[in-house]
Amino acid sequence: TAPTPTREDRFSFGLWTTGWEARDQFGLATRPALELSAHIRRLAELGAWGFTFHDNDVVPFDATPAERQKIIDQLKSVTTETGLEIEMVTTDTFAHPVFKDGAFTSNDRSVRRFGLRKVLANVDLAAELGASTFVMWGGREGAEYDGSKDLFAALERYREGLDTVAGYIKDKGYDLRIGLEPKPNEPRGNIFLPTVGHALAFIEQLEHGDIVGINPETGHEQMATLNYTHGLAQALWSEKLFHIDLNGQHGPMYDQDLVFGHGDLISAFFTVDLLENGFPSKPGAYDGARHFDYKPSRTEHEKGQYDAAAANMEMYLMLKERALAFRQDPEVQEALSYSGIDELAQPTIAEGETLEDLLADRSTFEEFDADKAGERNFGFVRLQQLAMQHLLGFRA
Ligand code: GLO
Ligand code: NI
Ligand code: NI
Ligand code: NI
Repeated sequence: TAPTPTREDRFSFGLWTTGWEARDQFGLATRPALELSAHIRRLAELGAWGFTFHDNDVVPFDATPAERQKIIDQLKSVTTETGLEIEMVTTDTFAHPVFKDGAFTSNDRSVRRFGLRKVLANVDLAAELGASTFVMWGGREGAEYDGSKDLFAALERYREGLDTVAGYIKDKGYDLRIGLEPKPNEPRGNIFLPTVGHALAFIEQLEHGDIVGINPETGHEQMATLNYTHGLAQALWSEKLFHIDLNGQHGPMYDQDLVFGHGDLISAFFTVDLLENGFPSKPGAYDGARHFDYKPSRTEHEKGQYDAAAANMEMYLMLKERALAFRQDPEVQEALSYSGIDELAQPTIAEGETLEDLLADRSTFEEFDADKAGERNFGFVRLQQLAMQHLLGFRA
């Protein structure tokens, strides 16, 4: 039988995901909006630990301050009642027509100032609700036509906007960190900060980059034909993996937002292996929320919406079981060492060894038998096949 989630698993869901009404480019909504309190109660019953939302997932864009307060009070009361965590809050700077050319990078300065104010107001809300991460996905920060943007100035304005928000968080003394979410395209033809690597490099240029990290999404990296697990690894190595968006995707095509593991399953296996087991040389690397950003397919009605939520957690837990068994299997451990996985953790220059020592060591070069070393069988295929046997349940 498949494992069931508990709060210790730290699963969380974006309300815009489970609650998606399935309105798309070509069609109308196929299901009604979920009522806020019932929606959150149901996630709690299914075994979630937390939830996340955009300001406008709960408060309409044009709500009056009184209407806004009423909804926030309702949100707080159902959160207390269920004991769920609001671990992350994010801002909708993409839906309203005002943001059609971006928020922080719109050519229109009045839109940039409005976008900044909308984000700052939401930072206050995030802090008030006890969130630890503030995700920023710049979905409309980009262009369709290269001549329509001063690309240099756009990056300057993006930096200015982010430093303003991060500086505000520090000034207020909020216990919040920003997670930038890279995506290559959709809805813009090209989005700024298209991949994990671009975002990590961008953060280096910020004044307040110490509280800015990233929130990589499975499908977004795969849309860019990149390896999500490698992206997570580099973010962890850079100490910038502040949050994650897990989902499923079949390679480079539109953003599918499938259930986690319903896309590239082998990749999902190694993602869970990394999140749960860490690196062989650095175990237990990620301790943040296991957050899902997927969409229940348009064919599903309310029952299917929640089936999809449950499926994400079940997929994760099934893969976790397999990944733990994989690492514990003595035959796998033997195969790992045959493949030299542990050798890579050894510094190439020995401790205390100087560059002169290396240059004087004839065994490293003059007497090194490159042809013989070139004959090594690394055994990576056998190792991968053992992983597949675990993944498919043939090594119970
Ligand atoms: C869209 C993004 C989006 C963000 C969300 C959080 O493709 O994944 O859902 O994750 O706006 O900022
Ligand atoms: Ni996405
Ligand atoms: Ni996506
Ligand atoms: Ni996302």
